[in-house]
Amino acid sequence: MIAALQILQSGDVSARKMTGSWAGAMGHTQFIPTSYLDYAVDYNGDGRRDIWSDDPTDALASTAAYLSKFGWVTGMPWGVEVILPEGFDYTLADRKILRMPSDWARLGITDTKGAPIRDFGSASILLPAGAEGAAFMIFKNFEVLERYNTADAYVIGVGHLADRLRGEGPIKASWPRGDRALTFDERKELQDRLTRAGFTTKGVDGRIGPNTIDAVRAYQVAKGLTPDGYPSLRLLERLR
Ligand SMILES: [Ca+2]
Repeated sequence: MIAALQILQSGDVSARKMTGSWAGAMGHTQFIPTSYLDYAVDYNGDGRRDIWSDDPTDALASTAAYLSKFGWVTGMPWGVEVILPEGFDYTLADRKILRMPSDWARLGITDTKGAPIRDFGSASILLPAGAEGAAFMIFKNFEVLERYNTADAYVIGVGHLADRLRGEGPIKASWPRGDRALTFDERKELQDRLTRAGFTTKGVDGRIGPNTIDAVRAYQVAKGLTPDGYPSLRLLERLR
């Protein structure tokens, strides 16, 4: 609230034009007032940091300033779709396991054309829909985009859209069609059932974080399932 009033006081925008969502996210890329004060820039040089205008120049430059501040590495992808080799050890698809692309290449991981991925920096393997869906090698810039929104689907959506604007092709792998995301209550039930089965999720909050993924994976290993750490509906049904 104070930050919003400071924006008005600075004269960058009039109260009438200062529109936003119910939670205060404003302009083309949904800055909250405190982010605006910290990162907004007047890139077109008209003396106002105008993220609301039909001209998106200031909004995009302000977003670039935000990403830069949080460590965006120029020239590094957010992620690259990859093909995993036959017999891949799915316990390696873990955000905590970081290796250089050349090390992943030694395990047989390639891009969708069969070529090794350049050493942009250390990377982990992400399976947003489990072993049945697309696989990505993700880099530090993935984490930077998570500063906006931590959902994998969000980061992949934004990153993929940027790739497509640059002329790259669609994601090659198909996604599991018969699958659906678990509801909040189902996620809590999954956590509760895993914990009672001896695979603690360290709390039952309906949020799928590292502890829940670790518990899913431990359960999958114990039951001889593909250990992709993915909390699918099928897994919940099995626990029932
Ligand atoms: Ca401006």
